[in-house]
Amino acid sequence: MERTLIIIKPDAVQRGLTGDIIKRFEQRGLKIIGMKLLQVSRELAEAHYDAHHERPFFAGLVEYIISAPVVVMALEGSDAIAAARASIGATKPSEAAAGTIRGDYGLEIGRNLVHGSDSVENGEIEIANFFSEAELCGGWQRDVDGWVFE
Ligand code: IDP
Ligand code: MG
Repeated sequence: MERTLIIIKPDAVQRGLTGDIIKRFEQRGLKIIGMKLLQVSRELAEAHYDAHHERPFFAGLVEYIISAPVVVMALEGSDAIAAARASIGATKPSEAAAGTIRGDYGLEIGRNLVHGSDSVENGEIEIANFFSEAELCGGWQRDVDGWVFE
């Protein structure tokens, strides 16, 4: 089982898309093991996007992420990293496939609605950055698991 950090970004929360986005991951079979609404601090945003520190869009990206509340989720499932990123769609929404979150709701790269971790290792790191151990329900038994996981 892999874990991924999903961030429903400020634009998606402001646009009232939170429920739809949660629903898509839930219906895919990914299991929610942590979820909360928060306004991200500058320090946390800079840590989360540290890999992009040198990029010209970094300052704008941080301002965007801290500009209004986000909903963060820790999701668990087989191939959770790739499955979630496939559901999210390409980074540039104008190029994202229809049926993906970005392809259905977005146009611009700086307003691309949702984050998903890009590797198993980063998923673990990002979840630890956003959730304390006590905030995660890692071992909960979901009754449908046998119908989702072989
Ligand atoms: P990803 O979110 O699809 O993994 P990354 O390349 O990791 O994409 O970039 C992280 C985030 O930085 C993007 O989701 C987007 O919000 C922002 N971003 C990336 N490239 C640009 C850009 O050229 N202009 C503005 N924002 C960008
Ligand atoms: Mg990324």
